[in-house]
Amino acid sequence: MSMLHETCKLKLIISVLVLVNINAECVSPKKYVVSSDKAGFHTAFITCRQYGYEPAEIHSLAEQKMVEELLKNEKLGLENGYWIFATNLDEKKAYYWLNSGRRLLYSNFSAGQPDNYNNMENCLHVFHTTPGRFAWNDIPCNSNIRFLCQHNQVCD
Ligand SMILES: [Ca+2]
Repeated sequence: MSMLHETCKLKLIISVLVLVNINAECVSPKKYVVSSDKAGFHTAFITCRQYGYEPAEIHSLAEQKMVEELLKNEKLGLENGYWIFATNLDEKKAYYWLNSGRRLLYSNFSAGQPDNYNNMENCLHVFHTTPGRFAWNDIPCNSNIRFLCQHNQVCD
């Protein structure tokens, strides 16, 4: 009986520790960073990890606004945009976020996009439209452009 009690207590302590641990590692609100170098989509994906970040995903209008806030004062890379890490490479139909595997429940495509121009476009970037605004578009995955990463252990 005492033994059982101790086991329950231990489980409770472990549960609390796990909760505390998750909270401690969360970065909230979510934070994005922009790369200084350029790369193709898949190299950029790995490079985010090498920087100690995750490849950036935009899951809501609020996150889109955060990205626009980050990029609005950027001078470099405006002409070519920045990778966000969604692709349709596996089934060539529906886009999904490569790191989390989530579908694009929120999106902010430019008018007429994604158009898979010349049947060669399977990766997404955000690009400058009007001052302070950025929309999404599909481009060839081997395009050499800057990219967005996000902090690890996002709380959402
Ligand atoms: Ca396109």
